[in-house]
Amino acid sequence: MRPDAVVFDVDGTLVESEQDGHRVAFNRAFEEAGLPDRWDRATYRRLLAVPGGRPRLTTWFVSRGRSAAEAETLAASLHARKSELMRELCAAGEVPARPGVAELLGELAGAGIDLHVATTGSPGWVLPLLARRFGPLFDVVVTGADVARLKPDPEAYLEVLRRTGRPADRVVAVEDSTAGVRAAVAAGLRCLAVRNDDTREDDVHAADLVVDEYADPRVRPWLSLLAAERALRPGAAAHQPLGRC
Ligand code: XBP
Ligand code: MG
Repeated sequence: MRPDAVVFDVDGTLVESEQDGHRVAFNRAFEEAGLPDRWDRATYRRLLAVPGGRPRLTTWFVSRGRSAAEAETLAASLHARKSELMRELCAAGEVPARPGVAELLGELAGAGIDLHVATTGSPGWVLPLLARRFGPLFDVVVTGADVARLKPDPEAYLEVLRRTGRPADRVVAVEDSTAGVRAAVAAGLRCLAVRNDDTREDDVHAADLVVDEYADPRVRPWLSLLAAERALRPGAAAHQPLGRC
């Protein structure tokens, strides 16, 4: 059946934020701190396997030979500055929405489907970026600061379900990565995976439908939007069930 709500991931799903947003912010933070570290695109793509900017920094510094304690301390201070730099990049319009997502969001909202967010990202840049790119479209927004365990743990999605009071079987998730799909599926949600250049090789087989762009002709039928449109017109056919493609 048509979902009551759709929960969107942020990085790589709603916005193209990683390579020209986060990666640039991390490198600027390294430079400001006088550190020699720099992440090129290939290195950063590999590091995306570690969810969370701060754990990503810690993992990096340990891999470069620093002690766990030193890596943690350095990661904490650098991540705070990186988040400020990412907020500035978002405010400067450097982080675009993914092609086609704004149109889909408008159709979902027009069909009376509630919209929410579940992200690992930090609220300092997530909230102003969502407001700038999408206005007040999202009702519940759960960020990395609202949970004790980041994706692939299901906590962020379970928190959206808790706050909305919706049962998992009436809610759909839209994700882009292995960690995100695993988190949504572990929370009991059906999941649409919209891969991108950084997650093309990700294991997202647990998703119900996997596409590479929002314009894929399978997306809307799967979300039963077309059925919803028909249902809104007199003499329309009954809803198509939400397919498990
Ligand atoms: C993706 C992440 C985030 C970002 C960096 O989150 O893993 O950590 O890469 O943002 P999602 P922070 O796809 O769930 O939105 O530095 O704020 O963590
Ligand atoms: Mg993501």
